[in-house]
Amino acid sequence: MKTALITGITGQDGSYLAEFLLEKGYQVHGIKRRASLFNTQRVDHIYQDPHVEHQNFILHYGDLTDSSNLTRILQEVQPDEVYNLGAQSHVAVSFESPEYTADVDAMGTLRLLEAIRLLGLEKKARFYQASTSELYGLVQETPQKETTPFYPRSPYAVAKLYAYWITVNYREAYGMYACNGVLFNHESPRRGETFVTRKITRGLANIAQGLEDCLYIGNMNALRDWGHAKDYVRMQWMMLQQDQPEDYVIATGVQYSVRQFIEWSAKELGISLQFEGNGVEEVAVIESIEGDNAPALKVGDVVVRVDPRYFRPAEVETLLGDPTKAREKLGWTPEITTQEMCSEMVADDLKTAKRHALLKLHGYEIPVSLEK
Ligand code: NDP
Ligand code: GDR
Repeated sequence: MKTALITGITGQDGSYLAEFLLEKGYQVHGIKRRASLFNTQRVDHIYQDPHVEHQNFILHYGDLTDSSNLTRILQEVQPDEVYNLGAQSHVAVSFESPEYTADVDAMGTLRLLEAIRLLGLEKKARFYQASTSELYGLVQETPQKETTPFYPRSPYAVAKLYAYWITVNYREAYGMYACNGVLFNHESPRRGETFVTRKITRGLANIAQGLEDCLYIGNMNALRDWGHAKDYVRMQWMMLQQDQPEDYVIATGVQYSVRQFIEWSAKELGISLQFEGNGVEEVAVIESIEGDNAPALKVGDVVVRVDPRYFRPAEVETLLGDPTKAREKLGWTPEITTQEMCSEMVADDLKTAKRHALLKLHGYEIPVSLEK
């Protein structure tokens, strides 16, 4: 039985990867942070009672800012594969907490690599680093591939640039099997609520059910190459099963605007939108409604408004990946299209919104934050 250690197991990718590895027969260990409330919602369905013998899903308290803790966990687990998915992963938040972001995303990667080396695990443990299309930032070439020069545009991307190169360096210096997956945006119903796709699908579903009034959004012109997280974690595993460690771009090769994603999401709810304005004072007005998913709305309602508070100090306007290397060398292609993913996300958020609307109707409190 192979053993894997995942940092960031409580996150979107960590939860899908854990499921994937368990299905492959791995023993999966994950690092979770201590929090004042439960933070394991995304992995609760695969949680195993620690009082039962022969567990193959085991969580350890830890943090990427704590070297001794990482060293102890690595020593205990003796993993065959380490997936470093843990990060302060929000680009906008990284402008507000740049030092913390560097500590976790850059130094955290170094701490993990160095712990592997100091424990003498560098020939045993294969290492995956969650690198990002944000490295391309102000793009130097379109589409972006493995050889495209980097130009990071946020404290998050600069921290991830360090993590990218320290991974390459440990591979070259110590012969470690270490690689970077340069992943373009990937989403799912488990996406954090403040990333744009989930903010849109959840926000519009809530509005349709009368739980919120309006979706406030930033740069609607931003273009992204959005895939499904399930497809992307498969590739993370594939990258560690090769003869030689290499870095790969993972993307769909198609890009859409934030505005387009809003339009699709609304359509899934039976709503046609008319966009009015110029991207800075833009609004979306309901043109027509079909079906019964939006009982709270009528034609002419404004359901989306641009709010400049969501503009970033330096924006990444466009990202489009070229996954040719992954396709040709590893036979990887994404199975879920962006539009199918959008449909899945809206359906999931609508189900929750309907449940909450029912609770509200009967005078019960809604058990979720409506933070925007
Ligand atoms: P999430 O934000 O959903 O998950 C991040 C995970 O990291 C969570 O489990 C979080 O814990 C954990 N974490 C945060 N800070 C620390 C810390 N100090 N110590 C240990 N763990 C910590 O991200 P995704 O699952 O979407 O992404 C996974 C990785 O891939 C990240 O590194 C991200 O930067 C990178 N990436 C993501 C892409 C995407 O489109 N999703 C694209 C390219 C790269 P908690 O649950 O307690 O907050
Ligand atoms: P990104 O994802 O910054 O690409 O990073 P996000 O969904 O936050 O933004 C995508 C684009 O949408 C624009 N946008 C908004 N974004 C948010 N969050 N909220 C809004 O209201 C809004 N309005 C418009 C943004 O300006 C941006 O252009 C994600 C993260 O998962 C990173 O960890 C990962 O490395 C990259 O994807 C690849």
